[in-house]
Amino acid sequence: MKLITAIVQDEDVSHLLDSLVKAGFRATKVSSTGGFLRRGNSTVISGVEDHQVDTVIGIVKANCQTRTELASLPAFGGPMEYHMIQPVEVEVGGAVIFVLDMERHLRV
Ligand code: 2BA
Repeated sequence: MKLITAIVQDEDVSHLLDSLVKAGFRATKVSSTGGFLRRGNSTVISGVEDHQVDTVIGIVKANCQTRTELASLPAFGGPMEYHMIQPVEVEVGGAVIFVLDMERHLRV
């Protein structure tokens, strides 16, 4: 079995969960925060059989869009060594997916 962890944007998570459940998969949403943008995102975890991994990845792909976000990064410079906030565009998502081997899956 595999544990799929998908980090997705909050805007996409509701459709993603609907699609996973409709296709018969179990999933858990955990609220998370990106280390770079420090904005909320969602982490969806799902334990599946090996042969189901590509199906789940396909569902994630179909439901998660790539978006451009503005990140405010500190920039240093000038004669007075002042610093200012420099907006930088970063492309986020569709989804960042990790697939891990799962040793055991229990429901007790
Ligand atoms: P954040 O860390 O907030 O990153 C948001 C986006 O900012 C990233 O989109 C990427 O385009 C950019 N970015 C991140 N770190 C950067 C850096 N050091 N320098 C320049 N640009 C940077 P995605 O790659 O699509 O990642 C979306 C979210 O997925 C991330 O939000 C983070 O929460 C998670 N993530 C991505 N890669 C990860 C990894 N290797 N391990 C754990 N979480 C990861």
